[in-house]
Amino acid sequence: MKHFISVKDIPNLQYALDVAFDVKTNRFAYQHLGKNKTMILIFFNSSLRTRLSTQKAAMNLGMNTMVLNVNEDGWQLESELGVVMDGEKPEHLLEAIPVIGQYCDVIGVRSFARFQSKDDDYSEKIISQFIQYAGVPVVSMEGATRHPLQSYADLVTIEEFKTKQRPKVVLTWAPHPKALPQAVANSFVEWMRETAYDLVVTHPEGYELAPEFMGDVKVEYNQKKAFEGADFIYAKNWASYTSYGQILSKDFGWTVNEEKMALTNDAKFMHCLPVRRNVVVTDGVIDSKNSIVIQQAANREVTAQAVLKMILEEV
Ligand code: SN0
Repeated sequence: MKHFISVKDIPNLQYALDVAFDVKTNRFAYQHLGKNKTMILIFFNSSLRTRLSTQKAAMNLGMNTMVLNVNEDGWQLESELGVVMDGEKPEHLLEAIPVIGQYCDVIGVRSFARFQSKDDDYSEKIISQFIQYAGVPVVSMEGATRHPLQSYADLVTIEEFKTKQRPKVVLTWAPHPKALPQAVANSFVEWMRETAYDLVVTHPEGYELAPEFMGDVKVEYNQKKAFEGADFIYAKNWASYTSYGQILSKDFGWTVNEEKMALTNDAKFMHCLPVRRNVVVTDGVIDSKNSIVIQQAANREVTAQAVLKMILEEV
């Protein structure tokens, strides 16, 4: 594997699961792979889990790590091509990326959707430039349209907790005070479509995800109906794709609560975190025994390590 941007980059789903479960039990068995190799993690946006789990994963493999918070530590980086650079940003990605590539063997990059242009976001303008100019493997730590390290961990978590071959997995939109990217939802759907699970997406009208991610996945606009018989409830807010970047609803009627969870088949509750308590999900649900958000976050280290192992082994 050269780069890790989407589910398409892994050899196949079963192989990725096998690697993940192997590194989960043999965490320190592959330190020779990372000896004298360096990973740099570049953040254009905030992070807690991704930063710590990816660094830990790299260290488990014997790698060295460096972290750059672009907006705080480094020069502000220009990403527009052909621009007259007489404004605030002193350095262009066209120089910054190949320079960074000189100092490391793998680059992790986080660059959220900016919601200024649907075309810029959906063409992954920033990550594409990293792939084009870095000269070393690039790992998405959440791009504008996908969060593959999260979805890979979500998959491993569902595999660990499922009690039947074909669990009903429900991705539900939930309210939020801010306009959030579609990346986590897009990516979750993209990875789930590779499985045999029964996937249902529920959201208010106007929150339809991009057709290239949804394909023929079932949409149920009635949230309570979607919850019936579910084995996993995955909550996430996203801003509208069709009315790009807009908040069309803050309806607390979509908050995941105990009453709705009672409609499910004793479903596990999942969220990528960070989560707004009593907006996205009630305390009662996230603090219940059915909440697996911490186990889910724990698997971020596992799947980041699996990704780095596949890159270092060039499988
Ligand atoms: C990000 C998102 O894509 O939704 C990262 C999730 C892993 N979430 C946020 O930015 C939440 C920020 C907030 O104010 O709650």
